[in-house]
Order: sequence, then C-alpha cells, then structure tokens
Amino acid sequence: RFHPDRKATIITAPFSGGQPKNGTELGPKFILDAGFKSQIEELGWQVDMKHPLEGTNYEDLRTDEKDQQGLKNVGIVSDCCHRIYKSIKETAASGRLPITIGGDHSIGTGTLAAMLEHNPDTCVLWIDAHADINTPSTTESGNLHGCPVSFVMGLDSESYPKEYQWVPKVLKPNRIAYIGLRDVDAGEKEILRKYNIPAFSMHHIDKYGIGKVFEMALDKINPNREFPVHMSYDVDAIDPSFVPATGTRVEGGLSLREGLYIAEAIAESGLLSSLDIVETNPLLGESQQNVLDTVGAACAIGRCAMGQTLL
Ligand code: 6HN
Ligand code: MN
Ligand code: MN
Ligand code: MN
Repeated sequence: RFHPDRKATIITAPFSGGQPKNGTELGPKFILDAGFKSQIEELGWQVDMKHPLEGTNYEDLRTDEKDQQGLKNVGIVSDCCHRIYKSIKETAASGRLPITIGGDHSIGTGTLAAMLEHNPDTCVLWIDAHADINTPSTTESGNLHGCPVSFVMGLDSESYPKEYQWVPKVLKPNRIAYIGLRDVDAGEKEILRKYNIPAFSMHHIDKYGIGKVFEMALDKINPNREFPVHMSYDVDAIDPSFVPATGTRVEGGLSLREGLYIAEAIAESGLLSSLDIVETNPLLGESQQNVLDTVGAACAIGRCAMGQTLL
C-alpha cells in the first residue's frame, strides 16, 4: 500500500562501534555478496544503493574503554548514526523504501530518527531477543547497541552525552512494539513497565502462536492499520541454532519459520515503509556453514519483508 511503485534503496551500514566484537562491520558485504540486491530485484523492485559510511575508519577508532559516564565509543556511534540518518531521510523523501543493512543495532538511532521525522505517524516493530532501550544511566555494558530506542524516545534525556544532541526525540512509547524478547535487563524491564510499551516475549509466542502475536503487536501500535511501519530486525531474534553468527546469542528464540513469518506478515499488511536487518557477524560462525546459515537467514528476512511469499 505504501510503495506501490516498488522502489527501494539498500543503505549499507558496515559498523561495529556499538558493541565490542570484531566482524559486525562485515555484515553488509556478506549479505550483498550472497546476492541480496538481485534477490530483491527479482521480486519486482527497482533497487539502488547508498554507502553513507564510505570513507570513515570507525573500526580503527573503536575501543573497549568506558568514558566517565560508562559509555563506549559515543563519538563514532553518534557520527555513524548521523550519517545513516541523513541518508535515510533523503531516501525516504525521494519516495523510496530504505533497507538498511548492518552493522550493529546502534544504528537504529539513525534509522528511527529519520523515519519518524519523515512521517511522524510511523510506528515501529522491533524484532529482537533484546529490548535495546537502556539509557546512559541504566546500561551495564556501556555498549550503545543496547540503547538505540531510548535516545529517540528521549528517555532520561538529561543523561545524554553532548554528541547525541542532534537526535530528535520523536518516538512515543505507544508507537513501538517488541516481538521475540527473552533477554531484557532489569532497568529495561522497569522502562517497559513504566511507559507501558507493548512487548511480546518468547513466552507470548509459545502461548498464542506467532500469527496471533503479530496481530496483537499491530493492534497496540497501529489498530486501524493506517500508519506506515518501520521494522527493525535484529537477526538474534531467531534462535542461534538457525542464526549462529551474531554477537549476543540467546537460546530459546524464534524458529526460522516464525522469524520469517513476521517478515511475511508485514509484507502482507502493505504497511512496510522501511526495514533494518542488523547484527549479522560473519566472524562469529564456528564453521563456514554457520556463516552461510546466518547470512542466508538475513537475506531471507529481507526477501520475505519485500514480498517474496505473496502470491
Ligand atoms: N542488540 N541489554 C544488553 C546490553 O548490553 O545493553 C544487550 C544488548 C544487545 C543489543 O542485540 O542489538
Ligand atoms: Mn539483539
Ligand atoms: Mn545484560
Ligand atoms: Mn538489537
């Protein structure tokens, strides 16, 4: 419904500064080498590409050190997110659907900020084992891939480092729903409860089934199915037996089919306005097969969300 003319832009975000492991920055290369662009073209989309991080050397600058606030790599994460943000805003303004390929999930600050400024009615489906809603005060790890949602929501904004001042606080707590959660920090649970943010964990998926949970999630944030949806898909939502090459694996996740169902269902709704596929780390597979499985799942998420299984 939102993109009848089927034009999309793949935005590469080869970035690992939001977390401590090498290799997350290689996600885009592996996903593109697997043929992702032509897979989407075969579905009838006209696809072009943007590389907003070209010319940066974030990997050389990444450290494991925390600043006085306990955060890691604030400068490079903010700079990276700002580039992604500008690139996505331009893409959306030109009427194309942005598909951002990460890279770690800290880039979510840039994609959310851009899509919500583009259309303030945008609502968000965050598909993840984690809630990524820590604030600078609640984060224990200091890894900014655990914080992208809070910045755009403006939670606890007195605690934000000056580098994050550019981020527009545009996301309302009733406009985001989670699916797939199973590793949520204590401080995050408090935030989810305090703001009454719809969150569907693996428990709900076992209880109701993925089809029902998807509808329940949309009922909360988009009851009349009228608003565009930004889907931010962290591949670690899917069980590590199917998606092993990712940095923060948590057992007991979505089956591969449940994971792809979510992407198919958003395609079926016609509401998708932008998509992130993040946290593929090709250096973390214990075997070549592990890497192939993970990259294959990332590509399949994209194809399903772009309409592969619609007849
Ligand atoms: N992700 N809640 C943990 C943290 O460090 O804040 C894990 C975050 C994981 C982030 O998977 O995108
Ligand atoms: Mn995650
Ligand atoms: Mn934790
Ligand atoms: Mn995540």
